[in-house]
Amino acid sequence: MSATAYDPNNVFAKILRGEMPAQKVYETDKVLAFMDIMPRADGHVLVIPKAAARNILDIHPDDLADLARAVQFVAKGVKRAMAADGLTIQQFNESAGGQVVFHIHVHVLPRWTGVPLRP
Ligand code: DGP
Repeated sequence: MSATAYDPNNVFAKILRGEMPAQKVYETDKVLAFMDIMPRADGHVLVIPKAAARNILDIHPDDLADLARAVQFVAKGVKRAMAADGLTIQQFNESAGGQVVFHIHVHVLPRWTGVPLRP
């Protein structure tokens, strides 16, 4: 396996297969959104495609489009549910880019004026 191949044993793949629990907040045939286990803000949600992709470098453009649509939908719901003033959307690629789990995911972080993210 190359250093950048998709590893089907990553934790988000296990969540998708039902082998690990997750607090799900939104699901379609294409995507899943669930609460981050180490939230940097209350209401910190992760959005992932069901398609196997490591990160932005290998995801199929059609799957990326589905992911982007889901991120917008989830972001609106998180902002409303958390009575947030704004949102931070983050996505990390490869270890050097800050990626820890190698199934592409987008962080949706509700933000309130003057409140920093937790480390
Ligand atoms: P990163 O790859 O740097 O975007 O960070 C991975 C994120 O995934 C981090 O915010 C913590 C979260 N995370 C890691 N393992 C689990 C898990 O088993 N369940 C959930 N819900 N979140 C996880």
